[in-house]
Amino acid sequence: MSTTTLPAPTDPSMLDPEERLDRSALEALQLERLQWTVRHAYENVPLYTRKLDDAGVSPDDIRSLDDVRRLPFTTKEDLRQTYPFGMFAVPMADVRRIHASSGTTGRPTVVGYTAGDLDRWATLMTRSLRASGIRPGMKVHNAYGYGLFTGGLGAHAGIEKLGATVIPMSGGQTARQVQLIIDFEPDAILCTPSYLLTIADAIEQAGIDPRSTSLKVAVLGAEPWTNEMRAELERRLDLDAVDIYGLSEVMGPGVGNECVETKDGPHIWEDHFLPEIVSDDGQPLAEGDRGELVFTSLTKEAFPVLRYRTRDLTRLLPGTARPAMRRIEKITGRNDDMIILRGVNLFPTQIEELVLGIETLTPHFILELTREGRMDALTVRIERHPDLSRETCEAAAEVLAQRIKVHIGSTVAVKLEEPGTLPRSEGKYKRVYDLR
Ligand code: DLL
Repeated sequence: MSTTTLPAPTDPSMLDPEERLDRSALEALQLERLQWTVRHAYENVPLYTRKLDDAGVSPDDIRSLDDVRRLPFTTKEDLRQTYPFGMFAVPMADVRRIHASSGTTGRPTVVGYTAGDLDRWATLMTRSLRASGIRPGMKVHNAYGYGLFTGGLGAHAGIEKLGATVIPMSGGQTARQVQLIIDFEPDAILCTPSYLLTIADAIEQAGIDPRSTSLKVAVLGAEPWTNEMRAELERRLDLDAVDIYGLSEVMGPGVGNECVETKDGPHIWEDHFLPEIVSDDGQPLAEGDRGELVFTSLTKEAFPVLRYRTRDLTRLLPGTARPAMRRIEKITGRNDDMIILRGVNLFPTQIEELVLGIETLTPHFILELTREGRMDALTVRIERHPDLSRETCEAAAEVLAQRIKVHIGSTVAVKLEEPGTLPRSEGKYKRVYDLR
């Protein structure tokens, strides 16, 4: 935990009116917006006309929030099939901006925003930054990538709308990032958690104590990260690290955000997004059960989505700092990140958790999957601690292998690497290398 005193909760007078609704008023608003969204999608997106007709559901059938379950799912494959603009629900002339995510294979996924969509996005980013503890008049160093990625420009608009000062740094050029953090004295930084680790190392290498900078808050997201990583970053940089969640298909950054005073998982901004949790085969799960997060947008004009399957694994929890809005448990993995090693399922974040629990290890590691004969093998390649002896580092590596065996149930090899030799993050970190 940070050594600074616990941050004060946001003054209620600063909240958006929707953040102060009670649950029943919020649900009434959601239903009205759900009915609008389903009709809008049905009437303007041929894919949804077909999907709803095939499912035998009409917009008039949506009479309660539970009726969302009657709607068909939307998947990334639907976006690929309609590439590039087939799921836009407004004429192109009304689309003010396009974003796209590269994706690992084939066509990128493309999303669009009307002027109204951009305004609501900025409002939700403002809300997210406020929940993180950022206030008007602060300076915010924005190191999310600018361009087709939603991180940079999405956060940018929210910083300006909040009345804070944006430093539009984008990702990469780490030495320059360090220089500007020292010279411009920002109060807050926005980037991926893995990139903040790279920046912390670079500050140290410049001969500066990372705890001595002006930074008080870090708003971190765009990739899975653990509470152990939060503790590590807060300790090394003496700041509050807060979780921001989002995805381009549903909007971009700011679909949900943690409140700095509780740090107990992102509150979903439910006045704009209806969340559900489903099993692998799409069955609704009970409140509190772990499964795949699914979203229906409630206010999007250019790119409405009905029951979009995020592939992110989490569960829904009751609201705390914003009582009416439910939270998600910190996302520890995606369906597609899961490694199946000789029948045991494991997520890279489980290894991150164990690595960070051993003080004599560094947080710099990658996972390599290989095949030995007919067996799959996993090697954790981890940089040894630069200030500790070989023997100490080798003992630490052995402890890690044992803990992975005990806690996850997998036998893995742990290989020590020289300091500074593994790839460093400049954005979303590539942790797993499949060499099979
Ligand atoms: O990563 C949007 C974003 C930008 C979020 C900046 C937060 C900050 P995509 O490139 O479409 O959009 O990737 C979305 O990233 O489905 C999750 O798997 C992952 N992700 C995003 N935020 C978090 C988070 C942006 N806080 C995908 N924790 C999502 C864990 C996250 N995973």
